[in-house]
Amino acid sequence: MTETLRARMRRGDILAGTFVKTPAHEMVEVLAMSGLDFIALDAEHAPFDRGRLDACLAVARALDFPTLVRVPAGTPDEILKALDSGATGVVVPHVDSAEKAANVARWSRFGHGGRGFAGSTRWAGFASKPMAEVLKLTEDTVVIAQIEEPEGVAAIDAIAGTEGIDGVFIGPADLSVCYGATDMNSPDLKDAMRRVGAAANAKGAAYVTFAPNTASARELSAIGVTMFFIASEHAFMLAGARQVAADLHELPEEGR
Ligand code: 3PY
Ligand code: MG
Repeated sequence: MTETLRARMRRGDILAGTFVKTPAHEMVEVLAMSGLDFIALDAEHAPFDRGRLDACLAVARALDFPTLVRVPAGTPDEILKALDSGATGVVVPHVDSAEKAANVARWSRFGHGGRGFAGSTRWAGFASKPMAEVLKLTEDTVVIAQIEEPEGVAAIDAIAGTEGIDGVFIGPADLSVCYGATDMNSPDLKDAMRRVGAAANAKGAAYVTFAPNTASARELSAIGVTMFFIASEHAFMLAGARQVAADLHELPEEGR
């Protein structure tokens, strides 16, 4: 990979990725052939234990396929586990204040009070590089904050402007639930999307979100979203299997 995912995000390239929900390295191998710009292993809402996460990240790095981890929580230990195993970066759910954003940014990078240092990890090259070189590698680490509560929307200028936060990812499902909506079409959500987009643009952070399909992604690109997490491998598999079932069930029955 000549250009890093972080550089592409910060430049505002349109980036297509998906969530991976099955904790198996084969999923990474298959999706690496897809042309997607990145994937995100969903350790928040799918059963990735540390071993599975590590195996998926080993394969992703071997294939030079940008792979983020959505950590189960924005804590220093969860962020450290994902990055040390070789993740390209982290997606941190439920960032609802400037203080939380600053902590997440600090725990994802080295320095006093930040990410614990080890030169022996996969990410660092298994003790093959001098410390100064390893410290520099952190410049490529992607940190994305998910905005999933009204409090996060209210604090969006500070969150999007936090040094070390590369992208703000509006979580349409969690935010809708917070607003008391039962779908993802509420005026509150639309207003939040506008506010988060404006802040991302003003502060130079990538504007990121989830979309269930590419039609919806097209609409979202018109309001400034540049980085898309489209559905998941489960959704792709189900759509493909349903199409096969529907096509076959339409075949004429005569001649049997
Ligand atoms: C949400 O919509 O809550 C998300 O986390 C999207 O992945
Ligand atoms: Mg969410």
